[in-house]
Amino acid sequence: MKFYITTPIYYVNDIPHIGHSYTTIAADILARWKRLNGFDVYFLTGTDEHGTKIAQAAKEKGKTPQELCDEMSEKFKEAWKLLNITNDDFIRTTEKRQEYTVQTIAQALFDKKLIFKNKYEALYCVGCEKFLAEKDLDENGCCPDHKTKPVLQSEENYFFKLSSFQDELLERITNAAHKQHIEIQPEERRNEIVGKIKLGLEDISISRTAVDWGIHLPFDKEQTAYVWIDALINYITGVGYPDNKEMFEKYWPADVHLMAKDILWFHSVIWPAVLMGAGLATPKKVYSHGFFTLNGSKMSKTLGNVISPQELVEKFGVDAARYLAVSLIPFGPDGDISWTGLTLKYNVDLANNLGNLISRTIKMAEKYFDLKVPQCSPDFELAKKTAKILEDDFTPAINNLYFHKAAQALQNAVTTVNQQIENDAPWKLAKTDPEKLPACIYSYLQAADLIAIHLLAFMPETAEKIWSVCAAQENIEETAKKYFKDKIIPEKGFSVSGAQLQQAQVLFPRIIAEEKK
Ligand code: ME8
Repeated sequence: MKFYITTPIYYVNDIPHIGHSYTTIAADILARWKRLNGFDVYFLTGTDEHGTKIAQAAKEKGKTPQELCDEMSEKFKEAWKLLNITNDDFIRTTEKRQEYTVQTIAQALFDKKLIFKNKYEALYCVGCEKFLAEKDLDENGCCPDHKTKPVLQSEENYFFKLSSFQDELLERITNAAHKQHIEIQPEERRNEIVGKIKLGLEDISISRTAVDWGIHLPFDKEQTAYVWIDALINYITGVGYPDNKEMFEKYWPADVHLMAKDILWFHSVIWPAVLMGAGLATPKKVYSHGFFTLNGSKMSKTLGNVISPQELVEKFGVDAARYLAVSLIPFGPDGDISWTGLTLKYNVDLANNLGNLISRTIKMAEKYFDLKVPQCSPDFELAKKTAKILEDDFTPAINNLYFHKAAQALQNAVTTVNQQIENDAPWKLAKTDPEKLPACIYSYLQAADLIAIHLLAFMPETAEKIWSVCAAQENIEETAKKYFKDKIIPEKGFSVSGAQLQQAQVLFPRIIAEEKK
C-alpha cells in the first residue's frame, strides 16, 4: 500500500511563516500516521523558484535570482527541520530534473497539438504572476491583493487547450465511481470549482517571452514556461517522471495534494487537464484548507505581522507548535489566530490536561510504589475506554484530514483518564482501600501509553517521552504499528509490572499569556 502526499512548493520571495507551516505540519502528521498504519509513504515538499516575482525580488536585494533561490530554499529546509517534518524529498524548480520533466511534458503536449501559439494582450499583475480581467480590479484599477496597477502586456504566447478537457474534468470530479475520480475537499470548495467549470473553460497561456528566469520551451527557445505549469509539474518530477519508471509507477498518482484555497483552481482543474493531455493519471484527492489571519488581518511580510516557525518553537517548543498549528482552527474554513489564543490553547490542552495527567500519574507511582509499575493483575478497563474514544473519534478524523477534530479526540481521551483519577481519588484510597491502589495506577499508565501511541503523528517527541517515562516496553513505533493493525493491547500491558518508571518531568510548563507586538 502506497501513499503519496504533497504540499505546495512555496515561493522563495517570502520567508516561511505559520501559513506555510500549517500545510506542511498537516502533511507531516498525515504522512507519519499513514506510515504507522503500514503504508509505504512518499512525502514531497519544496520551493517554487522561477518567474518575474522572484527575479524582481532578487534585483531589489542586489542578488542574482540563483543566489536568492539558494538562500531562501535553505530557509524553508531549515524551518521544516526545526518542525520535525519527515519529507522524503525537497524539490526545487531550478533543478535540472525539473527542467527535464517540464520540457518533456511541454513537448508531449505540443506534439499532440494541445499547445498552440496565439497573440495575447491583457493586464498582468506581477505579484500574482497572472493576467487579470478588468472585473477583477479594485476601484482604483489595482490588483485587489497587491494594491499595484497591473501592466498591459501583449505578446505571442503558447496556449494550452484547457477547453477541450471540460467534460472529462467534470466527469472525473463529479462521478465518485469513475476509476480516475478526482476528489476535491472540502465539499463547498468542490461545488465552487464545479460551478466555475460549468461556466466554460478557456484555453490558457502557458509561456512568456519577457521572462528569462524560467524553463525554456523545447520547441521555441525564445519562450519560457509560465510559472504555474512549471510549478505543478514538480509533483511528477518528485516521483521520478519520466526516467525512473519504477518509482513513478509505484507512487503516481498522488493520493493527496494539500494546499490552501488560493491555489485550489490550479490543482483541481489545470493540473489534471495537463496530466490528461500528457496521458498520465490524475491525482486522487485535492484538499484545500482555509487561510489564517493574524489578529484579524492578513499576514504579510510588508505589514510585519507574520508568525515564523522559529517564533512558534521558541515560545512553545516543537511538539506544541505542531499541535497548536493544526488544532487551533478547523481544517477547511478560514480562521483567525493570535498569540493569546495560541497560549490559551497551549495552557488548557497541553499544560493542564495532558501534562498534568502524566505528572500526577508518575508522582503517585513514586509516592506509593517507589517509582515502579505496580504489581497487580492487568486491568485494561480504562485503556479500553480510552481506546474506544480514539477509535471512534480520532481515527476517522485523521483519516479524513480533520486534524482539529483528531486533536480534540486526543484531548477527550486525556480528559477521560484525568476524570477517572478524580473519581478514584487514589490519595484517599491510599488511606481507606490501599489494596485497590496498584490496579488504579497500573490502569492510568496503560491509558497514558495508549494515548502516547496516538500522539506519535502529532507530537513525536512528546509521545516518546511519555512512553519512556511510563516505562512502556518495546519500541513505541513498532508497538504503535502492531496496535493499529490488530487493535490488541499486549497481554501484560504496555508498561509491565515491576518496570522502573522515570521521575515526572514537566512536559509543558505553563505560559503566561501576553500578546506579542
Ligand atoms: O502559491 N494561511 O506558493 P506560496 C494558510 N508557489 N495557508 C497559507 C497561508 C495562510 N495565511 N499563507 C500561505 C504558491 N499558506 C505557489 C504554489 S504549488 C504547485 C505552487 C500556504 O508560497 C498554503 O498552503 O504563495 C498556500 O496554498 C501556500 O502556502 C501558498 O504558498
